[in-house]
Amino acid sequence: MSDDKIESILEETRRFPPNADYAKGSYVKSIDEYKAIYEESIADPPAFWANLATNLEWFSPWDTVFEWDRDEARFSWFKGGKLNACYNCLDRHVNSPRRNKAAIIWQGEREDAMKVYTYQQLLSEVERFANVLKSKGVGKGDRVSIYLPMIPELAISLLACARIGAIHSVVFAGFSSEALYNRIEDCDSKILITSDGTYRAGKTIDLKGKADEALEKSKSVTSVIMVNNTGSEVSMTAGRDFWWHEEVENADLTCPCEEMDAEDTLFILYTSGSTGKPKGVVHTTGGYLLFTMETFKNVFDYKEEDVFWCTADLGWITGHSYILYGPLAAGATSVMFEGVPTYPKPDRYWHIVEKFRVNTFYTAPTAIRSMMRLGDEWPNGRDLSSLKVLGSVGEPINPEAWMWYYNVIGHGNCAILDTWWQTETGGHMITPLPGATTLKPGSATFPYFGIEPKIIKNENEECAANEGGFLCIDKPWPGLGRTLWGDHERYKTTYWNNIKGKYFSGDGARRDEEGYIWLLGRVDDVISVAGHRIGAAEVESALVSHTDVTEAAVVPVPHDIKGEAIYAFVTLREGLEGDDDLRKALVKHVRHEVGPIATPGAIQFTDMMPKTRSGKIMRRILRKIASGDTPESLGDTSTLADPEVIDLLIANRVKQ
Ligand code: 7RM
Repeated sequence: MSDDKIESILEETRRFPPNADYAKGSYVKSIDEYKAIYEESIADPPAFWANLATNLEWFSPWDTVFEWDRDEARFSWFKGGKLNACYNCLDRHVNSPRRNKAAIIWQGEREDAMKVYTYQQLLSEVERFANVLKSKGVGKGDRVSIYLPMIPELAISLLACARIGAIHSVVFAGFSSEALYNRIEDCDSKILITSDGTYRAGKTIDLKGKADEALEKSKSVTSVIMVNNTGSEVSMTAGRDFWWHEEVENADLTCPCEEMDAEDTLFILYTSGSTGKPKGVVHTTGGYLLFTMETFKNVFDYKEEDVFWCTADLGWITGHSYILYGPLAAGATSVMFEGVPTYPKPDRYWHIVEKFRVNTFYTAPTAIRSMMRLGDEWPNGRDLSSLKVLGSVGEPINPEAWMWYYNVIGHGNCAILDTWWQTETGGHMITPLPGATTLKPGSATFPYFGIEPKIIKNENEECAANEGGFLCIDKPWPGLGRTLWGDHERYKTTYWNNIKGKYFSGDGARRDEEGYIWLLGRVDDVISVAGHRIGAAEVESALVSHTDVTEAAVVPVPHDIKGEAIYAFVTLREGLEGDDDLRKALVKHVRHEVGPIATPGAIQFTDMMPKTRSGKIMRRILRKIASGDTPESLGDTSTLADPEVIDLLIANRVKQ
């Protein structure tokens, strides 16, 4: 590993203190209170978490709070304690005044498709379906692959697995049959739950055909349970394929919960690393549930009557943690949306906010930037006054998009929570708290309770203020993934062997003189210009701060003298065309914002970026395109949202 530090070049001086009236009613009311709880939490993390773990219901208490074998990268939280995640998300609320509270408000892609599940109703559906799984031979520890669109059956499937101790592995419904096959094969799933099809922006998309292709090669799957969603014509394989609605019809409405150890696996979720086969991150029953419940309550400052909406797909960790497990464990009302942000009109999100009077809205910078691009008239045409808290996750949110979110969506009244975390971390790691943190646009601010970030350079040395380095976390916390399915060695080398004794996130970051943390992008995306190591995120942020630009991605290209030069891909505001004058203006703008060292050597305009299905720009592919590689050498592009974008980008490559 390179031991150079990353240079940081951006400066942001705006400050937004929490609204004083709002702060009075929040859980953590001031920065001093945050600091006091934080200090206590890191002085003795096991004591801190053990105290909070009493907010879950346990069938029997744990033997040891925390154990850690550093050399083997093995650790446990609440080992010996018995509980059930589904029980904590449903049954215990049904035994309380929340029984008839809305657990999930489901909005279909079609406006008239809408369902509300109270805690009691959801429990009945889950118990019934858990019995169907059992009838297909699924038991504790068996793997169940789930390939479904954002329909209620998706949430029901996850909770039903949790109820009987089966391990769910959700595969995002936008993935190809090949990606599905790999994910079924890796964890040896016995069952696949899928549907005939899915809706996307008014069109019907086939799922069963893709599932069948995957199953042709798979030997492990013995039964397929099919949701009749779009009503499309599908072929059913006798003896293997069953209709969900037929199966549940005859199933019993009660199904007892399996008693699980806190350390038993709750689910596997695959994350596609930049190279090699996808990594099956393993999350546990006790630690994960505790961490998502606590971060959900405190970070979003959730109050009993609030309506919470996270726009992610349940196929990603954000959906697992903050549509399902965190909110339901906390007894919240969670909105689940099947559609896309811009269909049938560009104000679909704001329409839903208005319709359900959403109080907390949690989305990704890619969605924020694309809606910024479509114009303010869309949000301005809707009543957004119910909003109290706005969250962001998935990528660095550049100050420009941050300010738009704050002013146009939040009307200056809502805290913006820039939450940094990963599939592996289970939940929020670095994030503001709405009643306590003075915000700086573009900074994820401070660590959550019990989390000790260290920014490291030169093997294992802590960076000074404003020095960029590798973002690491000092000790395991309850929500951290325990291993990679079937490959603990890879887990060790990826996360624990880079910086001895610390969890290595793979992201770059710096801490400013006031302790605020600024993310600098993946360390693989650092560009070395004439000996200066520059994080992609900052140059991109500078480009996007130009009024004509909505999205930017920068990558290194080899350069004879400087080692590497910066090649920028830029998406302009709707209706604008890029030309040489604009190129010059952008270069000038970047030189002014961050200095000559970050001057792009080439700028290519593009209407689309290659993105993962969760909206992250795939710089690995852009790097190859910028360097003039052939399409064949681009590696796996099957997880791209729009594979057609590749040919366009190659055709429009520019010379330096
Ligand atoms: C939750 C999620 C993880 C990677 C992570 C970062 C990037 C996520 C932020 C962010 C800057 C943020 N899980 N990332 N949140 N970068 N600021 N607030 O996204 O496993 O899919 O991705 O996403 O690079 O390592 S993930």
